[in-house]
Amino acid sequence: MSTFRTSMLVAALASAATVSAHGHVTNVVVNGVSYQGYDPTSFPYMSSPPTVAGWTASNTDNGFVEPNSFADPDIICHKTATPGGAHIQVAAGDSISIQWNTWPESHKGPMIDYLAACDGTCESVDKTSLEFFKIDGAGYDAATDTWASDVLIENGFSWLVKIPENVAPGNYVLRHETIALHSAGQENGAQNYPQCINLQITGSGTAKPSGVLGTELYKPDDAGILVNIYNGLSDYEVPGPALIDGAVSSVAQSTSAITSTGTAIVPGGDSGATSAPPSAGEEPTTAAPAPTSEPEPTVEEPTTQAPSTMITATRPSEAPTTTAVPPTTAAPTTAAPTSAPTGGVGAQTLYGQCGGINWTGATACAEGSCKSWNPYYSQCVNSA
Ligand SMILES: [Cu+2]
Repeated sequence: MSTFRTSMLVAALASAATVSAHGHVTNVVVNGVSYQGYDPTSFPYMSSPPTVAGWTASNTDNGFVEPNSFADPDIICHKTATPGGAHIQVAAGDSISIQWNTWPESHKGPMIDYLAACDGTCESVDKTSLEFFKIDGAGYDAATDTWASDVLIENGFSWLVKIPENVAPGNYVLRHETIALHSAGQENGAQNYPQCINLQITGSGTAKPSGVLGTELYKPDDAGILVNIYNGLSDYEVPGPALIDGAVSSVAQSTSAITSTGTAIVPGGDSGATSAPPSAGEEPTTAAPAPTSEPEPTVEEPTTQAPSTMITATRPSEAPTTTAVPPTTAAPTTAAPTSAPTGGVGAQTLYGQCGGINWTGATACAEGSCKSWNPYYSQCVNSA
């Protein structure tokens, strides 16, 4: 039954490829300053992941929340999400750029953003108490046959969202989401990809819009959820509550230049803007298992003006490596990684981190080679 086995293998590979094509938010850019997001495909495997404003979640496969789970807390900020340990300061009226590593062209759908006020700090908030109000919601333009997700891709996988000027200052959770509709013509076929980020909004606004609980945002049979997008759609109704006063469905989209990197603020702790979380020279441990699905490489590093400061930051030249290993950019092409003489004091173990912005640990791999998944994370992987 080798034919059967072969088809099973092909199916498994195809499935894996599909999954790995999904994406997640890598970073948020506020007035040129880039803040790292939560990476569900790498942070779970790190011994001491960075403290970021992005919420922790267990979607290690970059997967989605299905309509049958709309009443489950998983819909709030993705699967088994817990609050990010820090927050990013933004001013009401600012437009912030939410940048993804990638997104598949086939996964067409709306881009939606909500805010929910935290009673106290968002880092310790009970997510089931959060009441979300919508600050943007872009769907489909029938005239040009363009989905908001197409615009995300066109802008280097980034989405610009404006924090309404009238919103009262305070701590908020930003809930950023796309809903892939390629299979939404059938029940439970839509795919929600929510991700949350803690913000501290400054300003003099006074509006405190009412919102709805995350578990009440959508119903599986909403017009914008159970919808066949292949039937000459003339109109698409973005699901969820109405936009608040003062918000627009979307601001004009553009990419945002990154001029520096920042570190999110930890409540009661250091708000140092440039310090790196891992201490220099720390020997990373690698007890964590390998990712079950291959992380998605950044297909095209947003040509979007990654400027010199950022490029400089990604160079491992200052890393305290003590071995004479070739730089990560010159990964050996020899086919036998196990025989590659990359071991040595300070070399990273298989699946350990070996580079990325703010990384001060080993940049050499004792096993495998160092592969860059995104500007913030390079990992020792088997090149086979
Ligand atoms: Cu998919």
